Amino acid sequence: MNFATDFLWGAATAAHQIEGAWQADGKGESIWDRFNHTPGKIFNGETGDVACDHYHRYREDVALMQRLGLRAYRFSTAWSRVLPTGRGAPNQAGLDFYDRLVDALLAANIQPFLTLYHWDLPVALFELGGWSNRDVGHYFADYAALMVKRLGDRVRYWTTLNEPYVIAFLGHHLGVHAPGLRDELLAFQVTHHLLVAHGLATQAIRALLPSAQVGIVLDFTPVEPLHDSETNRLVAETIWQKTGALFPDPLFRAHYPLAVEPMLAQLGTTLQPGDLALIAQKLDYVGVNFYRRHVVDEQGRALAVPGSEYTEMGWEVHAPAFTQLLVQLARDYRLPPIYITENGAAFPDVVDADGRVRDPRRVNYLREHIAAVGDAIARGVDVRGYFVWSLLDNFEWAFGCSKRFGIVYTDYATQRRIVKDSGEWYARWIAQVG
Ligand code: IFM
Repeated sequence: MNFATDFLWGAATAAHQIEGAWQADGKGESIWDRFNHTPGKIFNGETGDVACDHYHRYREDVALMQRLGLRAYRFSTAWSRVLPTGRGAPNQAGLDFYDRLVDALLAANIQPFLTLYHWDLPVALFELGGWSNRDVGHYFADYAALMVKRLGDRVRYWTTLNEPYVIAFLGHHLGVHAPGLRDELLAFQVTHHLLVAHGLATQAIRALLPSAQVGIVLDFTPVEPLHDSETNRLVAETIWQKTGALFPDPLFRAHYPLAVEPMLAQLGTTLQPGDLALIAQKLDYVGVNFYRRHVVDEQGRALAVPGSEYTEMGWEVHAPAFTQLLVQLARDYRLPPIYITENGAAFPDVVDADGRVRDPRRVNYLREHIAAVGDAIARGVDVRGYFVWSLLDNFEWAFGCSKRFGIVYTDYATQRRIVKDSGEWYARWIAQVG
């Protein structure tokens, strides 16, 4: 077995995807609240207004985590719950909620792994220009400081941003995520401002809590050429530079990839002297989110691979790409320790007549991907933890509640939770290796 005894086995969620209570106790509006309420943006007109109602049911959910034997829980705090307009006077009720959640986790012997930004920017800050406004990075650092002052005595692991690539490009170039904009150059400006925000927040956290473990979570979809030709390899490499390398290059090498330089050159004064040193300051860990790979042809089109299995998201199941990614990242960058902060799969789960949710495909997915992490460790990669995405079926952004990633089934009509076979399998796995 390649996993250390203190390896952190956990599950992950995000505030907007599970909390609901979108207007409760003084919470402000986020860009996702607004996006959900804009007709035509979300599958079936669904919203995150209630989601898993975790805001009211967190005790039950922590009890569930304890029953599964989780060692750690990765969650995010909703900026607009604690700072309704993104800055200024905090909302005590919102802070109290996270205070109670952290206490409940610690009482259950579960390590809190906190993410400050999982996509839900306060609308009031969007009205100031959102991530196109460099000042938002300073407000983000103030928000980070507020949370550290409140929870830093109990929370050790602090993640600044979740999947900045998705924030920048799905939200500002493709327009399929909030705030729904379609401007490629803007997406590059947002990329840079997110990285600056990460740097400022890292400094703010460290200034208040030198013992904090500070990191960032990045998503990776490895890009493989379909054909063994020079052209196809070059196309795959260029796509990788514009996607997978876009964040780790500035973070761990203090420069952007060559392929994006023409875009950055059009950004005028967005890149300021000293920014790259701020961005590339030393981190305590990096979170890696992995779900699938892309196999691309000479035109850069991602193709279905004959014979491969696909999840309900249409994502290929291919665990060897996970090992390869981890080995490649460790080879290409001088990385701090890695946590696998998300990995999992959506399948069309149903509750059987006997009340059980049988999800053998997810059990296989998890088994193969955990083994892939073990293989990377055997090849020298320093991986310290693994979080299943997700603890619960939840609000899957533009897909609404139609995609189920949980190891626990959510019955949205009753808010009843049912541990799926995969949840039982994961509990047994942790008990056996942990
Ligand atoms: O649900 C998302 C999560 O919010 C971020 N990473 C990918 C997951 C599945 O799409």
